[in-house]
Amino acid sequence: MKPYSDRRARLLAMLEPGSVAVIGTAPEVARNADTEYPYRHDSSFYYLTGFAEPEAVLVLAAARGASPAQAILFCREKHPESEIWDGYRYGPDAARAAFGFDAAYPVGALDEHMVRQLSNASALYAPLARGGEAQQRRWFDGVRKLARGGTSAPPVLRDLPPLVDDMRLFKDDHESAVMLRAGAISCGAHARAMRFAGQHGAGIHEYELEAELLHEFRRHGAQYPAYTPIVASGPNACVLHYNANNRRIQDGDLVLIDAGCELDGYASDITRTFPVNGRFSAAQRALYELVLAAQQAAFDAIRPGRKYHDAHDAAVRVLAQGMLDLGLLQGALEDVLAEKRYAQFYMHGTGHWIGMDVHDVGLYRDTAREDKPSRLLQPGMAMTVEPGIYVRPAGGVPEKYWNIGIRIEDDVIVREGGFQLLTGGAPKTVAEIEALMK
Ligand SMILES: [Mn+2]
Repeated sequence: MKPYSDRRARLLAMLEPGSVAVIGTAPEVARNADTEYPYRHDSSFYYLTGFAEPEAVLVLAAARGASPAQAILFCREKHPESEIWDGYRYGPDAARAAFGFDAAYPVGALDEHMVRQLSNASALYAPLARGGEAQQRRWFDGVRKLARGGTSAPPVLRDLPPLVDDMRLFKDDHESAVMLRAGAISCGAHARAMRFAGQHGAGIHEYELEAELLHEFRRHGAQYPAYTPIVASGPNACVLHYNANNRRIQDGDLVLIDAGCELDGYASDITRTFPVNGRFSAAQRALYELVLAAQQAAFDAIRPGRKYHDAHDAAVRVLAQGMLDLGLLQGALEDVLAEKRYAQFYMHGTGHWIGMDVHDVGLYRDTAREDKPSRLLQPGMAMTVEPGIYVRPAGGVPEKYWNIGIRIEDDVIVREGGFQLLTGGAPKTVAEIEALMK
């Protein structure tokens, strides 16, 4: 399991000599009596282990004196009876061999092990915001009981996520390949939803389109949607996080679908907007072409060395000019930008990091510097590009644009000289969409 052991080695090299890092996976969560939500591992734990079972903890011990660095897994023991009901579990021995840990033990032995591991350690790294204080107190109390024998507890507690988050921000070849595949599956799902609408037309429900998406995700092996799909028709498209998906779609409506699958732990995140009857009206088309131009302007601002926020600023400038040209706003472009008046119709950012989490970890600004400047793009960073326009009915807004909501979203990985598009397979231009739906 090469990528995982490489990542552990890189993280170990960043830890203080003599320190210990601990990261557990996610808990199982009850949905109601005797049933649980589908299990999803913790992203950072999985990033470092490739191990997807619940009740597991990774301990990384940095080199100390003559002792080499060690990666140790704590996991569930084999349990023949439970395995009849719930399926195979590795157990420590098979997990150690399969995932390349230096050692593996039953998770029940964690406390006892940690007391020994933390004795005279220089620091403990753990995800500080995730609770776990009671557990850490047990370990520290255990070490203090040994104090008369000359042992001491680590004098320093450090937050682990900043180190792992910054590793996760840069996608390696293994991750890029999975994300490209996830993107391709999601593109197929969007095309499938468009085709279904083209065949059935107005009168279908939003959830029928959602069903097409889910069918396409699953039949290609994606484990689940990366987030709850948004299938928003007509005025629902102006509700940014709408996901009831239960409206009957009317003739003349646009349908905004924001949906992507999660494949082998990696998210995709795509939005397409199309007319349910297969033909854009003049007003819909005018706004659609504007959002498409804004996305192109954002793409043009993505390459190594550019600021992360340049893509957003470029998209906003195009959108604001378009709002003036179409009569949604009045005045001078520079005033609209300075006063952020475009926010009446465009109130969100133009993207986010994407990876194991759909809104992935990693800093957007250099927080170490006083003025917190936008981070510069570097090869391997993966992000979404998703401008939109949402016109709620309001005085002074031409009525022909009321209740039109449009977003166009794709996923990219920054590469030398530009970027790699991960989601090129979903129809996007007016001509492509209308041709597919015919
Ligand atoms: Mn997104």
